[in-house]
Amino acid sequence: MEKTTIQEILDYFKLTENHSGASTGIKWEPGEGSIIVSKSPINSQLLGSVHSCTESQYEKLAEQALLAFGHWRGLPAPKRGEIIRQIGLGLRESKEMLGRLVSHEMGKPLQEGLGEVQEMIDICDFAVGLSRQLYGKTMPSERPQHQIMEQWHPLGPVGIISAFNFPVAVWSWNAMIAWVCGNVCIWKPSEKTPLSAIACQKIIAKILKENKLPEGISSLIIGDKTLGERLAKDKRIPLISATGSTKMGKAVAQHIGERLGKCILELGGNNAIVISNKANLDLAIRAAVFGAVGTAGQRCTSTRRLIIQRDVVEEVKERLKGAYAQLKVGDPLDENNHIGPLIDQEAAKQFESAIQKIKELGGREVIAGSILEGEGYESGCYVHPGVYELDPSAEIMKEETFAPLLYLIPYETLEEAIALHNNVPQGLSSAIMTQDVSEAHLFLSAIGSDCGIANVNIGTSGAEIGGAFGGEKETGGGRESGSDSWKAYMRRQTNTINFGQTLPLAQGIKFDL
Ligand code: UN1
Repeated sequence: MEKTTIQEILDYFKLTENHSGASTGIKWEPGEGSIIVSKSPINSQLLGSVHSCTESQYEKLAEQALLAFGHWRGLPAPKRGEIIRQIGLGLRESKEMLGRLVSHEMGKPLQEGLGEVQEMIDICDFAVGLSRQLYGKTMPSERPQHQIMEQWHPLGPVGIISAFNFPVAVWSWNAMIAWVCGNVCIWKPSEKTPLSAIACQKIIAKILKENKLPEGISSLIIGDKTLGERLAKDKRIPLISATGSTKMGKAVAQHIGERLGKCILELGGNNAIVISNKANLDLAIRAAVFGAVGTAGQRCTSTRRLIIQRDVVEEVKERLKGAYAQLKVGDPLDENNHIGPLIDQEAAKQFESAIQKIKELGGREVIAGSILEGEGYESGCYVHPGVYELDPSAEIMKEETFAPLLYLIPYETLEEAIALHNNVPQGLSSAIMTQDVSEAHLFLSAIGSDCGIANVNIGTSGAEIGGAFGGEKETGGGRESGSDSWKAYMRRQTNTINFGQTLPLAQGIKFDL
């Protein structure tokens, strides 16, 4: 059971009552805005309260960020990498405390809270390496004594809007890469997890201070939707990276579109695993169960649909029943439990009404989903995950219910499975479970999965930071984290250099005076 108390964690991060929700990096603005409370979904305990960032504080912060950009972009990229290296060390030092805070505030199992901080450490390491690898290309010119090359330059202040389900890791994917690229960051975390964000800001502040860096490199603004809108509409912010629901992303994209800004969107998923009759079912069941119930089904990568070859449908159903019967729902800080609470009662109600709708649509219950009551479940946020068979044309199956709900869909041929798989508006993550190499490659091919992530013999969630992360269609098209995602945080400049003493024109055009 829990050894470190929540009070010890709050003390460690100096999370005092009515903490300021606006910071330029090291300093905190005076608490002036309305109060946002942080309540743990584990037991409804009040963890703390935060002043939201006011409009005038936002103005001040945005100006400070612009000033800081002038300094930060002038540092050599490997010097910026050195700061990120120190942040990685800071995170290593605070891993246990931050992981626990995330579990308390968001409700995810401690293992996942610690995993989230590990993901932050990993992206720091990646960003440090990247700081010496912001490569541009050179290309031959068609003109004599000319050289063409590309350079990558920073954009300016980058706005980061993050969601409650990954209160700290997704911010770090964006911030570490954005910083190494020479940008400064303004972070608006979810107002459901403000304390985890403040704790991160404090870890960063120490390093900024030790390195005598100016205010404005790492700004934090805590507030509601209006503050997010303010950021999205702000012409001084060339790039917004937003994670959250498709509804939120569409609103943000409109504001950014109006001012022709850039955006990276990582929105809803409706991820499926195709289970072939040639699958190793031991792997398939483990992947499906972790994908469906991990983080209580509140990952954008959570498995929401299983598309199962008819020959193995019955066996998969039976094995799922066996696996679900072993699941323990309860206090996420107790390592015996697999599933913690949903983020709030509202989420539990949405889960319940989705089940109601499934039943009205003639869905068949394989494992009953329900809101749990009784001892340990008093917060009203705990649910038992559900599994249902439903006709795939049902509208509800095309929507992302952010809870542990799994749909089973039978198929005959792999072509049919792929068609069913792709027939949803979202396109984040996908997987096929098969030992057949032809099936695996078909799924990964251009006529296979239409998602940004497509896996073989592993589930839909739990991606590593080294790959580019994001998806297509209503998932928004953005890519974050590894591979060459960094390019979205920079502007490309094409340089043509004439080292001769004549001025030949391209395309053979003659213009003699
Ligand atoms: C999210 O849910 O927004 O791949 C991110 C995963 C995690 C990240 C999920 N590494 O499941």
